[in-house]
Amino acid sequence: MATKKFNKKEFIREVKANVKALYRKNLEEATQQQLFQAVSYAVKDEIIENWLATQEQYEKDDPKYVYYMSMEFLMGRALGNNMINLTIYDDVKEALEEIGLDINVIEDQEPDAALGNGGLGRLAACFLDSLATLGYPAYGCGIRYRYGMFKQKIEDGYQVEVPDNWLKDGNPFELRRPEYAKEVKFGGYVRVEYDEKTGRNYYKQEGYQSVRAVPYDFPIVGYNNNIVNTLRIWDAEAISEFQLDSFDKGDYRKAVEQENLARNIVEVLYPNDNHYAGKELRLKQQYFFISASVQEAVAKYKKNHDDIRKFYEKATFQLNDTHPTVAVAELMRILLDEEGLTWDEAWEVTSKTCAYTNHTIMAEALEKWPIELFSRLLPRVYQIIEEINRRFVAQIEAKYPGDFEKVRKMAIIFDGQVKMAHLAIAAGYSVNGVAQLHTEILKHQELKDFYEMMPEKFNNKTNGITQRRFLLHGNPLLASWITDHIGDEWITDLPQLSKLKVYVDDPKAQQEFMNIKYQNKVRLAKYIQEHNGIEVDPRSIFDVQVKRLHEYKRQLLNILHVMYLYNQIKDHPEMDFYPRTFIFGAKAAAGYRRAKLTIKLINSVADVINNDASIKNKLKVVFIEDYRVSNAEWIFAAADVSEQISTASKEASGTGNMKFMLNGAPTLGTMDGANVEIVEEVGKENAFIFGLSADEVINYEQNGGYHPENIFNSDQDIRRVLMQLINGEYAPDDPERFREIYDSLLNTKSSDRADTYFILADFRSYADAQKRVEEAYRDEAGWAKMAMLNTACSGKFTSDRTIQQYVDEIWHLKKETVKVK
Ligand code: F58
Repeated sequence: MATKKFNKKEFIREVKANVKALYRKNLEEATQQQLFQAVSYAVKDEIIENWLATQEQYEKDDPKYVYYMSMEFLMGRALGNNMINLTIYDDVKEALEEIGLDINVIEDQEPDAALGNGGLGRLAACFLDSLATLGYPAYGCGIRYRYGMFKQKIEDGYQVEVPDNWLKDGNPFELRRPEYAKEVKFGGYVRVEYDEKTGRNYYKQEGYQSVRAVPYDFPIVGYNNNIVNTLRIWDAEAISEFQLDSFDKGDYRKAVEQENLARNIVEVLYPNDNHYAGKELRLKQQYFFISASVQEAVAKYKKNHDDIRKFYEKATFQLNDTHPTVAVAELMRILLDEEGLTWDEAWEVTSKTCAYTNHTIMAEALEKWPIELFSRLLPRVYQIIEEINRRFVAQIEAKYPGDFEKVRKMAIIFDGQVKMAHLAIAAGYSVNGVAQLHTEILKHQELKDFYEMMPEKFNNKTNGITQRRFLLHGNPLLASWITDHIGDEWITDLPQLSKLKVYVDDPKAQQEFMNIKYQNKVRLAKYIQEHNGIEVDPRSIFDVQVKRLHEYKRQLLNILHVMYLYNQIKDHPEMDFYPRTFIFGAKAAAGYRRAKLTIKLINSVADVINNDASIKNKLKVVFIEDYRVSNAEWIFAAADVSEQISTASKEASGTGNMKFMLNGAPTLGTMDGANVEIVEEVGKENAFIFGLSADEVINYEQNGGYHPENIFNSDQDIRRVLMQLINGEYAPDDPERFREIYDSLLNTKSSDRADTYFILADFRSYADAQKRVEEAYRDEAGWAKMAMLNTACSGKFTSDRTIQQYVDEIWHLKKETVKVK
């Protein structure tokens, strides 16, 4: 079902008209940013018809929708992706050429929509792409942060955070929808009134402050199918004076307070990855977008249905981690207080509507709110959670009479805190992990008690990524080579890539494949030259670790190994060493001191190594500034080696690992997260696996017996590298600079066990695996085959597969088709 035909002349005319109407300029006078806006509005015009047609079709068919509730949508740029999915990319490119414009330059003007931190936010974005492409009715529900993920500058080797004012030039693809605005209430108290007539209590929040939630809609274009779904993100505005209760009119102080509340709520994305900070404003953000989204979902249902007790037949809420879990209580509140259902009726609806995805087992990421804060901010919602807890605890006691331990471990409210994961599990009809290993750990370790009590709720949905962005758009050379060999069905059916297997031993195909990799390395080398001022050799091995900076992801292991290699090369200048470029990209949470120090270490090591002429460019270290979705697309395309070296059991899934694999980079990694399944697909001979297993790590954690100091004492290469952290080798001006990192590995001052993430334990086996990488790379044909097999075996990791499993096993949606007149 092809989209309507692209009309080049018409498109050019429209771009010109847009430049005139928006900026009162001719093409020649417009800046590149203005041209980007003009082109985007022209592309948006192509989308609008489909958007209307889709919503009309949905209206007619009255399907069930999934509401994907998420604090984060890490969308990246929209223009390129929209052109790709409309299948007009090449047409637009040609049209722009005709008027002297370069599509790459135009695309490069667009700021990333970075409304997310890392994996969790990007997963949400991939899911929206797949939902639209597969034709499933869906809304993404989130927050329109004024400032997204900060921009990272590197100054003197240190990370500096710069606000991301992504909306400053206006956002051509968004649509403000004030007609769907909702009021969201905070604070105050609850008045209970008994109604004689109905014999029921009625609960009313009074003395509250409120804000107006105004939605902005973003089109989510399906691939070549006329379907356009909606990402609805909420902005906060002050309730204007005429909407205040007559009682409050003229209350200046109140008006100012409401202004401030509104401004603060959506001001900025919290920049933490796998860490929970427990800030009051964060809870406000959560309730703000959840209340607005749930109100909207109920209002939409009620337009065409009068029995609210069947709500779950037309709507399901997928909670992206615990951040949106207050949806459980908000839905209950609406059903009880506004729709007049009984508790049991409301509970039946809620527990058939909500489903929860867990993205981490890291203890420090679990959300727990102090009762005091929670009940003060959300008094009615808190009452409801208390009642949910009371009933849940009764169930636990009925099942395990006299076992208070169970209550202690499983209650929703305990020790003065509200535990959001427990609420999500108790209230939801599904609990899923994001990779097989992760789900097993949830069932048998972290959430063991819950699994034993309600095994039927637990299931796995291994993550996936969209090939439309991370291959078709990000790696056009490889995409068209693949299409030349096996046709283009892989674009919506990724397992077709296995057809490439017949070419993996063909020398011509091998050469073409590696030549494309080389071109992509040249493209990235240029980017690095322009942005970092470092010259790298595209013939060297591009060994890449790009992801958020976190101790469990072990960028430290990587850079310590680089220090070790440098020592080797210095000691044995004659040694045969295949040139390597180690590429890092990572943002550290602004308040995460040790992570920021690790960035400084990487840059300090880079400075020394890159400026040491004696090693003849055998080693280069590059830290790419401001790693984000848009430059990620180029980085994956150019990688030879994919570093996935988290401490086993800590990385729930990983999704970068899949993007590298798709682009033909073998994994150098631990048996963690989805790496396990990657190896299962491609074969362990086509990956470089090392390190402790998840079981071994968990065993050490639970029973002790790990002594990094023994390794330090017995392995002199490791000892030397560690000593270089404190002898000024990489910090001549301040030899103590990296003391904290040294200490974290060997003991001492901190209350944590030394080397929490088993870096020394895994160092040797990592170094050996790196040695195997080098040997393998020297065998050109062998490497080409391995790289091709990685691409060929990556079919499982499309988010199309993941979404289909969510649909079949959790959401139960029906596919829609849309024709355009
Ligand atoms: C990530 N979590 C996991 N959380 O770490 C990763 O293994 C997984 O592939 C990915 O989710 C998708 O399932 C993650 O990115 C966050 O960034 C949260 C942001 C808000 C605070 C708590 C962490």
